[in-house]
Amino acid sequence: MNPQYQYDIFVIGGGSGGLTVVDEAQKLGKRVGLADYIKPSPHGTQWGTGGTCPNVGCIPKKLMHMTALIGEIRHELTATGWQGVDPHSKHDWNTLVNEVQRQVKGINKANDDWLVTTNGITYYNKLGKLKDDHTIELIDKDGQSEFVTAEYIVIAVGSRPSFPTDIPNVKLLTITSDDLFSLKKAPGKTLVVGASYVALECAGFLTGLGYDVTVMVRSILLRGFDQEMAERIGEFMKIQGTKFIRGTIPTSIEDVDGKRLVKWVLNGQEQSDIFDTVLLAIGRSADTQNLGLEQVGVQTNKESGKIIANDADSTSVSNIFAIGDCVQGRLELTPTAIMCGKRLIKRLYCNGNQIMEYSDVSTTVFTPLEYGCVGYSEDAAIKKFGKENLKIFTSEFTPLFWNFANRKGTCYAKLIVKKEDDIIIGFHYLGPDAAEVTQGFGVVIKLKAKKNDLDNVVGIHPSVAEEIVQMQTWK
Ligand code: FAD
Ligand code: NA7
Repeated sequence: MNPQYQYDIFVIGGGSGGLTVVDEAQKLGKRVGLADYIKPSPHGTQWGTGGTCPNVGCIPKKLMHMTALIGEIRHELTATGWQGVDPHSKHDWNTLVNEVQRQVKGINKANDDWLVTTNGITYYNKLGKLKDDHTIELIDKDGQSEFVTAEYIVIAVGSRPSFPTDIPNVKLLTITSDDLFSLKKAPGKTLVVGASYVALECAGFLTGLGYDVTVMVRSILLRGFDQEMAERIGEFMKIQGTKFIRGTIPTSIEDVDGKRLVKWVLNGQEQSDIFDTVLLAIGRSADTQNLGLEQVGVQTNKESGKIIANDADSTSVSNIFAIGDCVQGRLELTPTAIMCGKRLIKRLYCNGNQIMEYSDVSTTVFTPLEYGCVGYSEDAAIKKFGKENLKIFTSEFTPLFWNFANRKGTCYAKLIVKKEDDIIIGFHYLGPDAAEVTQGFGVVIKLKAKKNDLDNVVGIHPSVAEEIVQMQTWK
């Protein structure tokens, strides 16, 4: 402990990464300070403690996705003998939003109680700003400032939705994921702009809840993911009723009697339609403006605003660290921010030497047909190793219950194997319970298992995962 400073460690941003740092440092008896402050969305939406994941990210998204999946089953109940179920019954948006928000507030309360009652943590519901390399200015909602000092400073301020710069009033004419999960009025006919992760997940559950949904895709679906899998996700979403307009972006958005008139150009022709809601999901920008980074000498990428940190999470100022979504080149996921925070504290205080590894991280896209993957995409593997050096095993299958209940569509799995040493370097699964299936295969990939190891595994029958240990057909 250095008595020169008020805190051993001070964290700016109390999301997945920041709260982990606070927790781990507090358990080691350190004097910990935390500033967490939520800047409202352009529509004034605000939320409680915990950061993006529990408030406007993973948790409310998964609850809405699960609700849409439950709705799908109502079409199958009659086919399987359940009586008195109306397959055309309508969904009530307000009930869902109230329940989702009840869950979110439960998480906020647990966080608040922990922050306020735990010895060694001082929590400031204030905006943090660097003054010098050991001093942080804390600004409250009325603009009043106080200053604190710390030996180490960790920046974990996350990211916020991006907006296009060339459409007048776009921030007020559209909503983002920051607003969707607490939206007071049902979204109605919705245009989702963007074609990645957040866009397709939101479009998928909104279609499942019964809304008329169109996705506007600038170029490809799910940039960075295996493109064969991405196209299959799109095809499945189409079967479910989501519409796609590909190869364009909005050129203007106007208010017409409370609705949104959106115009775009396709094949040289101007087209337009009227929507109740326009949901923008065109990426996220690091929340680093007005953090005083430049003044203190913390380097950032001027274009994205992301902080530049090395493998040990150090910024260009040696006692200032940065973790999570606000850092350049990191995977924008809750578990990576958490593990990164844990390892940072181990290195700072417990002689740890492990850095966060961002390769072979399992992830799942919660589209109506869920997609789990870990390791190389086919496209990236071909680029790195050459097509002739790979075996790509695939399997297209229909889950037992889907056949039974006449559900449309098929599932798909893919393994990418290096010919040279038989090591599996990519796993891709499109089907039910993708997150549960993929987590286990994440261990397989991390342990550098060979295809032959998988061939020696006896499958669980009847299951969808048995398809993966039985794959014998390669492209
Ligand atoms: P955050 O959780 O964003 O926390 C940053 C905190 O800092 C916020 O509370 C912010 O208000 C605060 N802050 C910002 N500036 C200041 C300041 N100057 N002073 C004080 N406080 C400040 N990840 C998954 O793993 N699985 C998923 O299924 C998943 N789904 C997602 C769905 C959506 C719609 C979105 C948007 C994200 C999703 N993510 C998912 C990503 C995940 O939420 C983030 O990667 C994760 O929350 C990042 O954590 P973080 O600690 O870096 O930042
Ligand atoms: P991503 O992964 O950054 O993807 C952004 C998407 O938006 C992508 O499809 C882009 O198309 C598209 N995009 C970008 N700019 C525009 C404009 N101006 N107009 C229309 N479409 C555009 O963002 P997400 O929000 O899905 O996810 C960010 C992270 O949050 C993610 O990692 C999750 O962990 C949570 P492109 O392919 O570039 O043509």
